[in-house]
Parts: sequence; structure tokens; C-alpha cells
Amino acid sequence: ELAQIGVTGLAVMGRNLARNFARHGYRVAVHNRSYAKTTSLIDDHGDEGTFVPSESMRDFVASLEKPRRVVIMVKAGAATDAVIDELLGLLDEGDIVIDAGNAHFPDTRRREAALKERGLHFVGTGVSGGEEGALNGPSIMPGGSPESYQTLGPMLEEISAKVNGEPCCTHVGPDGAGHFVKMVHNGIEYADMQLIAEAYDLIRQGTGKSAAEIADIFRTWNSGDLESFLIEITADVLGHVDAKTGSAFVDIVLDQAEQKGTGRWTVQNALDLGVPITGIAEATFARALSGSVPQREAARKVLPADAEAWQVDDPDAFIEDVRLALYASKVVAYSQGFDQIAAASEEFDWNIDRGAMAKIWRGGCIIRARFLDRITEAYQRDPELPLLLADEYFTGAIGNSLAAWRRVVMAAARHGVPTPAFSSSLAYYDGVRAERLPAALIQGQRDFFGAHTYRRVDGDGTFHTEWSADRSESPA
Ligand code: NBP
Repeated sequence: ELAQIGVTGLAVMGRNLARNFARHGYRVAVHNRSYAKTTSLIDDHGDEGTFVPSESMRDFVASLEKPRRVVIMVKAGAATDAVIDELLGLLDEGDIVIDAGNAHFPDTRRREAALKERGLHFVGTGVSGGEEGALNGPSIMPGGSPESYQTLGPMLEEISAKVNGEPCCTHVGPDGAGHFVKMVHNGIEYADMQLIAEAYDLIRQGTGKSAAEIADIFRTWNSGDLESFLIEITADVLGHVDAKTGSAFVDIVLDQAEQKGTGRWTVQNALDLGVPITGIAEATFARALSGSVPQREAARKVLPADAEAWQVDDPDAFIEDVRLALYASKVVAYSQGFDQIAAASEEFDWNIDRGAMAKIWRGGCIIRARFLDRITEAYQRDPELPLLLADEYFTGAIGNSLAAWRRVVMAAARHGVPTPAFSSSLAYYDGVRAERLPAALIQGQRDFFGAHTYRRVDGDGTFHTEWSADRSESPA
């Protein structure tokens, strides 16, 4: 009997995805460049369902029913192109190639166009949730043609995470839309992690509490509005003790954060689209700063803090302030991420339903959180909502947090604690709500040195002032 779906690339992610399909009763063809991974999958988990292993790509493709559905789960980049090239000579018109790796969305757009010319469907699919999610139900963000979703969608929905019985998988939009949304998801994940890290640092420095005590604080937070996977694992990480030294694990880890590049892609794209995603950008740069070893070495020796020593008077009140500031900053980061999705959707004609994105992120993925329900509801109230912060729920939530948020950012500045994400989120909030911005002055400067022109508040048209002559104004 032919297999219903195939997975090529059986490292941690592909292996678990294949097992997930098999556990749901699908006959799964499996293949990997080096055969050892295929045999080890069969040896270790062959009894979990029906696997059809092949050593060669040719046999793998021949073992699939038509139209074929082939999931590629290899290292993103050149490996994906190599696998696609190999598949091209073996597939028939109407077959569906699914790239479930972390591809950069411009690559997905290119691949989709190339495969379309050959009569093949190419579905760039975001998959979030890591190893564990791939096995037990990830959040799945498929792009590609609506026709491909008709046959593929139900299978993906079946293996995805479920929240209240609803699958964390939906057709995101054409070509690269799925990988784009996965990219922004990862960007938001960077911001969320940075904000949590700043909250931890503030509490540790402000109150002198131990990592274990702060773990308990995060555990308590996880039963409120902040309930999320990231808060939950933060409590676990902070509570963990290093077996070798008996110290808090967080104290023995080198403080240089690494990245695989999705945060950087998100920021690069936001610059191209002109969308201010300051939370994600600060989070990405904070990782870069942590890894700037020579600069940190040099700075540590010569740059004074000139800041007051710190011991908060009322630790409980301060901790509550930090919780509120974290929530407000988080809303800003998400609001910015959804703005970026809206801008790209417009640019590439993707027609992405932002409420549906919040919905499929509620389970399976790294940023899964109670709070995503509030985002879905906001876009249900107004699908064209220009700014998440402007939704009545979030306006109220931020209103309640505002005084605390300001106190926390002021305290951080006064005591020399770096809080790039907290501070920039507050600056964004004040910027976006401002009646007038000093951008008017920037326009004046631009017109002065470059005759770049400006518009007036009291009428239409574009103008230029003769700065180096009589300073008369004329229409441009
Ligand atoms: P890796 O990203 O470590 O890739 C290893 C796989 O790629 C192996 O199957 C390897 O085959 C195959 N491969 C390579 Br490398 N070069 C190849 C080539 N030229 N031709 C054919 N196959 C090649 O695996 P992973 O961690 O399971 O991740 C898979 C994908 O899922 C990636 O795109 C990743 O970004 C994405 N992703 C990962 C996570 C996560 O938590 N790890 C989460 C979400 C998405 P070999 O065995 O013969 O070397």
C-alpha cells in the first residue's frame, strides 16, 4: 500500500513530525540523506504506526500515493534547494512539496514560483514548538496555494496542537506568507524572552532576591494574565540548580545570547517595510550586545555607572510594578509584530487574517499564551484594527499598568540597569499616542539641507523654503 505522506529529513524535527503523522494513523514514507537516521527511526519507533522507509529518494517518491505530499524537514538554506532539485526529476504535475523548515520567506517565494512553472505546488510552512511540538502537536503556519491546502490542510490540522478542540493550523496565505508569519512569531519570541529577562534582572537587582525566589515569583505570575509557556519555563530555568557547583544554574551560564537568525530577518524586513518593531529590534540588539565581548571588556573597565545604589523600599510593590510593566511592554511588542504582518500582507497581497494568526499561536508554539485569546477577540471586534493597542481591552490593560511602567523604567535609568525592551516599548507607546512629534523639526532640517520639501498642517500641497536666500516659501 502506498504512503499518504512522506517526510524527508529525519533529524530531531523531521523524525518527530513523521511519528506524529504515523500516530494519527497515516501511512508515512520516510527518507533521509544518510540512511542511518531512517533505520534508527524504524528501530526506535517503528511500532508507533505505519512507516514506509526508503534508502533512495527515487524509492521514497515511488512509495507515495498521488498527488504526492512530500514534507522536507532539512537544514534551512542550501540543503532545502538540494533536496528540491533532487525531487524535481521524480515528481509529477499536481504533487505537493511542503517545506516545513525555517526558510527565509523570500526563498520560499522564489521556490514557489519555480515549482509552479513545473506544475507543482510548493507549500512553505512555518512549524513552531521545537522537538516536543513536532511530536505532540506543533503550531503550523502553511502558505502556498489554496488548492494545495484543500488536500493537505486537513492532515496538518489533525497533527497540530489543539486549543479547546480547535486546531493550531490554518492556511495563512499564498506563497511565502506561512514562513513570513513564522518569522514574525520568532521575532515576537525574541521580544518576549528579552522582556522576561529584563523583569528578572530588575527584581534581582532591586530586591536582592535569589534566582530560586524569583522562580517562585514567575510561577505565581503564570497563574494570571501573563500565563504562557515562556513564563512557565522561565520559572523552571531559574529554579534549576547546577549539579557541579550547587549554584543557581542561571549564575553559571555565560551571559552571551546566541541567535540563529530569524530575529535578524524580522528586523531587516521591518526596516524594508518601514514598520517600527522596536521591541523585537531591541531584543535582537540586546543579544548582539551581550555577545560583543571586546566592547564589553573595554567598557567594563572605564565606564562608570554614576548611579545610586539600589534596594527598593517595598519589594512586593516593586515586583507588582515589574509585572505590570512586563505586561504592557509585551502588548507593545505583539502590537508591533501584528503591524508588521499587516504591512507585509498589504505589500505582497497575502490577505492575512491577523486574528486567525493569534488563534493558531495559542497552542503548540513557543509564544503560546493566555493573552493571545485577547488578541483574537480584538481582531474579531474589528478585523481592520489599525493598532492592537487601540483595542478597548488593551487600552484598558495598558491604562492600568501605565504608572507602574513609568516607575519601573525610571528606576532602571536611575540605578543603571539596562532595560532596552521595557524602555523602548514605553517610548513607542508615548510616541505613537503623541499629539505632535518632533518629526516636524526633522522635516525642517531635511528641507534646509536637501530641499526635501514638507507639507503644512493647514492645507494640501508640498512646499520648500528658500533657506539660503530670502526664506520665502514656494510650492514644490
Ligand atoms: P537540522 O537543521 O539540524 O538539519 C539536519 C537535517 O538536514 C538532516 O536530516 C540532514 O541529513 C539534512 N541535510 C543537511 Br544538514 N544537508 C543536506 C543536504 N544537502 N541534502 C539533504 N539533506 C541534508 O535538523 P532539525 O533541527 O531537525 O531542523 C530541521 C528544520 O526544522 C530546520 O529548517 C530548522 O530550522 C527547522 N526547525 C527546527 C526547530 C527546532 O527546534 N530544532 C524548530 C522549528 C523549526 P543528514 O542526516 O544526512 O546529515
